[in-house]
Amino acid sequence: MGVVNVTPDSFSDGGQWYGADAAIAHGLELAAQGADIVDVGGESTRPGAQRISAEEELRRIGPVVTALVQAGLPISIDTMRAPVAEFALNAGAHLVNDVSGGLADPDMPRLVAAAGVSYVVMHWRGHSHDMYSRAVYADVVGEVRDELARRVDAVVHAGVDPRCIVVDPGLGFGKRPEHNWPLLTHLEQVGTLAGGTFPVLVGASRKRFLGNLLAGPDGTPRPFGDCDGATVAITALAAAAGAWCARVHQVPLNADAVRVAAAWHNAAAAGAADPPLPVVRAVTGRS
Ligand code: PMM
Repeated sequence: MGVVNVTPDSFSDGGQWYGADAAIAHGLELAAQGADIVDVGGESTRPGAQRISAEEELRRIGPVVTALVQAGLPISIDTMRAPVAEFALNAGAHLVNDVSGGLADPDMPRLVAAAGVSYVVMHWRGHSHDMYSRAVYADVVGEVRDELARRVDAVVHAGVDPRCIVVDPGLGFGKRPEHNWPLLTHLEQVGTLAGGTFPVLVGASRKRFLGNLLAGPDGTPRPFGDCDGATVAITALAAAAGAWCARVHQVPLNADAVRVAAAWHNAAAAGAADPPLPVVRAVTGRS
């Protein structure tokens, strides 16, 4: 999944694709580079971000979603607002990526259910302006799984088909660096909830915990744009561990990493007694 942030202030690429023309060109480029899905978002969720109005969010994403759908790309809309998702779905978007897992806008699950599209339900404890105050866990994997399971139950109760649900541990959202690593090493558990087993999306690309990991000798975090190598490493490890999707800012090397992981997985499966289920690409229909 390639990211197009139509925002002036996202932490990893804020301002680069802010204008509609630049954002459309970037979406086309990501698809040409191998992205199976292009994720378009108009609201920054960086730590400390204040919310923008729904009108402003629509103004940002509207022409971009419309043009990329018309170009035939599988589009995901990254929004917490039902009216923004509704616009994108009417324009032909294929997937709703809701970082609040349906908590920010109670109308979202019903809208997604009626549209019958795929729904990314991310683990989230509240809006970005004070997300770190909620980053307190005794057992981060267990608590994220329990809270995700409750969200999955709620959206299924609202009518969403469980087969359309993708879950996401929400790396960096109300999580400090030390919380992200155990989630990454327990992706299979994150996707295995009381209500069933779900495909897992991983959004590690350029996040602050990678900059912290790669800090210089004086402790200065590595700038976001220089964390793409670490992102590729996570994509390879996550894909090899069975993740369904990696959400990334730079596609080419991450697409290579996914192909390496698929070959790795297939070679391992060829030697196993019970071959695993084929990777399902619910959005694109390709496998
Ligand atoms: N992270 C960001 C935005 N949207 N969506 C999902 N499903 N998972 C994520 O981890 C996620 C997301 C924030 O990153 P960005 O502002 O650099 O795009």
